[in-house]
Amino acid sequence: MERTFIIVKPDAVQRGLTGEIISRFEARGLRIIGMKFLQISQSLAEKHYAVHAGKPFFAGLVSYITSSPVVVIAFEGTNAVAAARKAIGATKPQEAEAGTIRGDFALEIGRNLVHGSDSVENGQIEVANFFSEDELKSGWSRNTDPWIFE
Ligand code: IDP
Ligand code: MG
Repeated sequence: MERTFIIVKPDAVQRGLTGEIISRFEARGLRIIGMKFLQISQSLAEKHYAVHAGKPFFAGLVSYITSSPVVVIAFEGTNAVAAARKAIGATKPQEAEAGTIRGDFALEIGRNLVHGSDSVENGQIEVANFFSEDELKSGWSRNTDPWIFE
C-alpha cells in the first residue's frame, strides 16, 4: 500500500489545530501506521528539507520547523501521496482552495501548517527518515477498510 509522510507543523500544534488536521486525513480514509510527538532537531530538519538547501527561505524554514514540537504521521492508503496533497492544498495558502487545510486555516507560506510528501518515492524516504520499521504498523487492518478500499 502507498505511504505518505505528514508533519503537523509547529504553528498548527501551537494553534490547537492538531486534531482538526489529523481528522481531515483520517476522514479521507487514510490509515495511520505510525505517529509521534517530537521536536525536530536541526540536523533532521536539514535532511528533511535538503531539496531546499541554498534557497533564500531555507534558514527560516529550518528555524520554523524546529521551533516547537510537531506531530509526525505515516499514513498508508490508495494513492496516499496525492490524496494527502489534495487535502493539504497549495503551498501558498492564498492559492489554496477552500476545503483544503491551508485554504481553511492558513494565510502565509511560512506558516502553512502541514507538510505532505510530494511523490511516492519521497513518501517512502521521509517515512524512513522519521520512523524505524518497528515503529510502524504496516498492513494492520481496520474493520472499516472494506468500506474504504474496494
Ligand atoms: P510544500 O510544503 O507544499 O511541499 P515546498 O515547495 O516543498 O512546499 O516548500 C516546503 C516548505 O517551505 C513550504 O511548505 C513552506 O513552509 C516553506 N516555503 C516554501 N517556499 C517558501 C517561501 O518562498 N518563503 C517562505 N517559506 C517557504
Ligand atoms: Mg514539499
